[in-house]
Amino acid sequence: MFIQPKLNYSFDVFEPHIDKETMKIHYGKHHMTYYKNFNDIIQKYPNLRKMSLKEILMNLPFIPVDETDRKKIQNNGGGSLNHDLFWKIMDPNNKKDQNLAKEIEIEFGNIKKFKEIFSQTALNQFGSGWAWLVRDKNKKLKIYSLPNQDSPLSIGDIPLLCLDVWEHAYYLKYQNRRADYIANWWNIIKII
Ligand code: MN3
Repeated sequence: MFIQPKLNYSFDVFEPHIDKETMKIHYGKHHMTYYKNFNDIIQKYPNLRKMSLKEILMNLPFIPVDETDRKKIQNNGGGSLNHDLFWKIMDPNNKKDQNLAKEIEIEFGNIKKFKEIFSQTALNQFGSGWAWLVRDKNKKLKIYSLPNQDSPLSIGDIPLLCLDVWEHAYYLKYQNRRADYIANWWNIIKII
């Protein structure tokens, strides 16, 4: 059984940038459902139940499952783990990660420039998906977006920061104004 981690903060903590109702539905319905569906599929594969969610996604192309289930694992396993990281990097109790901030400055010039590139990447993701800051196999920091719930782990990268740009993440408050949601989201990020 894979368990959705508890949030150690309340749904209204990001007001006014992310509203309470969105948080409640996002965590309590969307994220919860990815976990539920993932557990349902994994039932069929006792060997996978011994692996962590991270290991499963890292080995996505190789795990011995039928192809329709591989797709379901990609979508629902990704949907589970991606949100775990998302809630974690937004934790209001976070302190600035000096090492990561320093690395970002070296790679992208400065934090402001990094935020611009990351925001533009999030804005340009066509349809549902996520913007990612990752560390690749050569330890280099990279920014890109991936569609749906695809995880950078499945292409060999380590996810460090992520921004959910599915409409369920912002539509109640921002409707079609994804750019405003992205700009305001930075107000709640404390780790860089
Ligand atoms: Mn989401």
